Amino acid sequence: MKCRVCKGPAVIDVRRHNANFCPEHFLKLCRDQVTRAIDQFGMLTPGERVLVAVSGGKDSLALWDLLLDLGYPTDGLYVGLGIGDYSGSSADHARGFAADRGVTLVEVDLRETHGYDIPTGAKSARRAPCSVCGISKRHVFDRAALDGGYDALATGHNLDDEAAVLFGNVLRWETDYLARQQPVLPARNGFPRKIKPLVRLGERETAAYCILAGIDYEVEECPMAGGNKHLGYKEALNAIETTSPGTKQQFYFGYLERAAARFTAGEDDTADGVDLSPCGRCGSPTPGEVCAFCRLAERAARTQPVVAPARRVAS
Ligand code: Q46
Ligand code: ZN
Ligand code: ZN
Repeated sequence: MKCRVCKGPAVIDVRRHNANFCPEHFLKLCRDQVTRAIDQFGMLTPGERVLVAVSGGKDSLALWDLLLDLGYPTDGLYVGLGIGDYSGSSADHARGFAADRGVTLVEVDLRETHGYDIPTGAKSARRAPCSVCGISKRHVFDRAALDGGYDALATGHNLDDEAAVLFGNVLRWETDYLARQQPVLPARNGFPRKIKPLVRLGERETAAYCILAGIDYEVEECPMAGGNKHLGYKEALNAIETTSPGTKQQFYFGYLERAAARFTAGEDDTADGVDLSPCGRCGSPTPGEVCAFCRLAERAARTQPVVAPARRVAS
């Protein structure tokens, strides 16, 4: 197996590009793909300040590393979800990366700031953990990006993630979600600009990037992911990709190039055509008086233990 670029020994094959790469040229391929995504979709201009949401996993740490490498001043944001050992270990990986690179990691702990964590909050609110988690993370990400004055909020969604979400949205013809499934959402209505610079890289590539770049990431998956529909969509797409390499990329980029405009046409400057005003509790833009996050947080925190978590109880 030889590197397509230098003909030296290759360490990875990328079947959808029908090519193999040595470590040096694979890392370059990843940088080039991120640069291309940023330019193609107008995600960032040189020098803009970025806040990257980091979970401690391969995608978000690879993204943080790549953005720094490309010269964007980038801080990390870690949200403490309170999901047992998984959260403790992922936080350590995020902190380790920040310490190694001498960069800033902003931390927000859900229980300390909002009075609940994901496992107990989901029970109190009687909702699926991933639903509570999604609403909570979006709110914390948006607030932190705006309060910190960042030009954009970056997330580590990769090609596999975006293709799986697109697949799910198409299966159910979720036209509202399809209209918003873009690699960049401009800042508007009090929300920060949101960008997904990894859309040209698959998750096997982000894992390989971390290994070759010496990034120590959390390998365990979140224990609450069970039952998450996206895992099934990913498996289905992987089965197709095995026999037809490149299908995922054609599906996702074909959608963006040839179909997305049909769903975004008619979108106005509001959410679903409804006027937005500041939430009465937190000030975030919302179509109602109180935003979905504040309603959720009130329910989630309602039956929570009054005492602080054990590690914070003074001896
Ligand atoms: S962290 Fe949260 Fe994921 Fe865990 S609870 Fe679900 S959404 S699976 S990215
Ligand atoms: Zn090479
Ligand atoms: Zn609110």
